[in-house]
Amino acid sequence: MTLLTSTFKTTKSEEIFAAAQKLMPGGVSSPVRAFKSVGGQPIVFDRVKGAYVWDVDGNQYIDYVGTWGPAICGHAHPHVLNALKEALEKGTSFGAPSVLENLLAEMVIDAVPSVEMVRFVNSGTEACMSVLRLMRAFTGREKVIKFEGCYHGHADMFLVKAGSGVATLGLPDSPGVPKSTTSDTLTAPFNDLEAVKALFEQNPDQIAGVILEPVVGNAGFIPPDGGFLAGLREITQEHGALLVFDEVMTGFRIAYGGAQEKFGITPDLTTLGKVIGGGLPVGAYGGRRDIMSMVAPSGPVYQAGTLSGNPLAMTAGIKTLELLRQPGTYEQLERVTKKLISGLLDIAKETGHAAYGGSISGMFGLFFTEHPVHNYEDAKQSNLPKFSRFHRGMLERGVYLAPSQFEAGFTSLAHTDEDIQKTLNAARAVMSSL
Ligand code: KE4
Repeated sequence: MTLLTSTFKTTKSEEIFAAAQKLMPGGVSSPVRAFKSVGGQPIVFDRVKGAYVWDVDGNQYIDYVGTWGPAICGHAHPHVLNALKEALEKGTSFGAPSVLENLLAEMVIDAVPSVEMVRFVNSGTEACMSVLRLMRAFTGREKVIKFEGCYHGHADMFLVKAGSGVATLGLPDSPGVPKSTTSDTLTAPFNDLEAVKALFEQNPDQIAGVILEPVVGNAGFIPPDGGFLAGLREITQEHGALLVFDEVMTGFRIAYGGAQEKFGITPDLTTLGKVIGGGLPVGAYGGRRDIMSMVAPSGPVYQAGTLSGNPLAMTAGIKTLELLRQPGTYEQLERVTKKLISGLLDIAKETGHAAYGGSISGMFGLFFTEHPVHNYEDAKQSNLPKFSRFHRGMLERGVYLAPSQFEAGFTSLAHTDEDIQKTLNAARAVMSSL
């Protein structure tokens, strides 16, 4: 692969994106893709394979976004594509029970400690909004605690100090969200158990539960401080509230059983997405049987979806998890990603840039800052303009990083040591000129 630098041509991307902006708000189907927070022209993808992306001008990139998580086995893996080609012959959607749902459900239940029963939906947003309704129905309480900078999809009640695109675009609370909808959404700084205890004391017997990203990816990469997850488990149990891990990003990425397996803390409910769809639209929520049994039609809590449990999406998910449960998967992800992030931090130091970052398995993040980052406030203090210049410089050298400081980076089983070395070479060139 030739590094791009001066030959970096984006004519076709510019043409297509200019046309897109007349057709779709911001020219995109999801805000973060517009590169608003890093500036410059987003590139238009033509095709993806393994660890690589090619844009419509023929430029090749090493990809660390992986379509925001699903491409953990590498893009367009033959094991997944071949199964999809076969499944296609049987039709694209049933709207009726299929054994494929049983198979993926069994794999999820076997893998994720908290999940005894699961319901498939079509996105992480749908999973999170459904699990909130279930939390409230099961406890009979209406308030919920989320953490600043955490993102649980774009349902109204979560758009309070959210992360990801909301943080990227500086939307404190989106217009169009009625006060009545968010008045029951309480927030606390991530990693701050005292703030959570105070909220429970101020709202006795009113809080249905606590929902969080057990490893934050939507404020940049922020792992839990020691004792934080265990503390939340204790506080929620003490107050008869539910603990919900939003593992849409961390599920099957941090470990085969997600962050709850990695950290040994079992929530009451879990949301999933991304990886379990293998690149097709799938979300899921699951957990304790006594709670999940409340979901219609076995119980009164209504939730439905035309394309939920779609045979193509189930197939892609099954095949992806078959690849991930192979021995050595997470050791490989841990090794490659540790090599990347420690290389980036070393280069930052050598080239005089204060940086803070880390990784767990195939998820990583880097902030340009002198201080450690334990929560969203810390993340916001980092040098955002420098991140934008770094992002652009890496893009021009054939490395595709998430186009926002408030996102995490992702590696895959397809990323080789050579890809990591090329990435570090590009980083050295960029950081030397930042
Ligand atoms: P979706 O509705 O985008 O499938 O999932 C929402 C969601 C819920 N929970 C967590 C922890 C998530 O990370 C997400 C979605 N993540 C963003 C990226 N940080 C998706 C990318 C985008 O919004 O375009």
